[in-house]
Amino acid sequence: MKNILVLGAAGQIGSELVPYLRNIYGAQNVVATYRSTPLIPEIMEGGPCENMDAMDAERMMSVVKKYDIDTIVNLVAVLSAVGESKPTLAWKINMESMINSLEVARETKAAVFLPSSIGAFGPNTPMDNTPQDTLMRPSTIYGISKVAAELLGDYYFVKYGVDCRGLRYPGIISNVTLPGGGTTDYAVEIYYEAIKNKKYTCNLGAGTFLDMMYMPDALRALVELMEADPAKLVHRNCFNVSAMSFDPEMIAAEIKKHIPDFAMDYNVDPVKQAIANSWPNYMDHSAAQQEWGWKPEYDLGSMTADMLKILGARLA
Ligand code: AKB
Repeated sequence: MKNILVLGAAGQIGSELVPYLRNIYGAQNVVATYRSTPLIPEIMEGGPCENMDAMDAERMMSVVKKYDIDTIVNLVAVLSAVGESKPTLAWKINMESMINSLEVARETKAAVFLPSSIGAFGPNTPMDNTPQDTLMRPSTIYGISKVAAELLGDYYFVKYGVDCRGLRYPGIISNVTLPGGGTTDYAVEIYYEAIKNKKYTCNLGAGTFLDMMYMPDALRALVELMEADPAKLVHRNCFNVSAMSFDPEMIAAEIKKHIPDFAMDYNVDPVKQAIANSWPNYMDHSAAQQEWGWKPEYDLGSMTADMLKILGARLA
């Protein structure tokens, strides 16, 4: 990667990915785009930024040409829980931003990063040690759009030679920008509430196991995949990647080690619970290990210590 365009840079991943990429590839070589949500000052002041709608293909093409972009990272998405309340909007935004990225890449010979998700799996998928290649019949509009994007990535690679690569991200835990509208959001909110109020009401029930990953691992995985030797990639779109699997009881117990009077109760959201029940408990990520050397650094203990340290200093 040399000149990178990050679409959706104001979101949870984008707001940390842009500074991370600028550090590696040079501030002027990473262009951040946003639409209605403003970018954080570090991004706005740290390199090129463009206000653009990822659903406007002509504008995307002009930005790609202006900066001589060779890699498009499309992070524009309506997440799983919000998608269920606005399915047609979720489909439109998720699919149009994706197809525009692929079409622009086809014409300009750019590579594309496609973020998929554990949401691409469904209730008929094996829940434990979920294989890389398995039954995928998701029951959310978000998941359907992710499966479509995975297939489109393969299609554009085979038919047009577009270098599309992707990851099936688990829930991502981070401390710069809050996620919005996902099923796994509780695992971020719990840390903020633990610091601010020493209590948290969880909207997923005890025993709901999901794959998770700390943001530094999620960013590194993206760069490692995009820089991987293409000859070694069998599963280009998309790799299972995970770092840990836990349920609400486990994360609460880990927080209690640092904040002994932290308390959690439950008020289960039926929509989110149904979504979580249809997703894997934990995925097999051996294809990512074998094909490009994936290895997570953070587990629940080290992530919790880091999250509480960072948020404790900021929110105190
Ligand atoms: C969501 O919960 O919708 C996302 C995801 C796992 O893709 N965080």
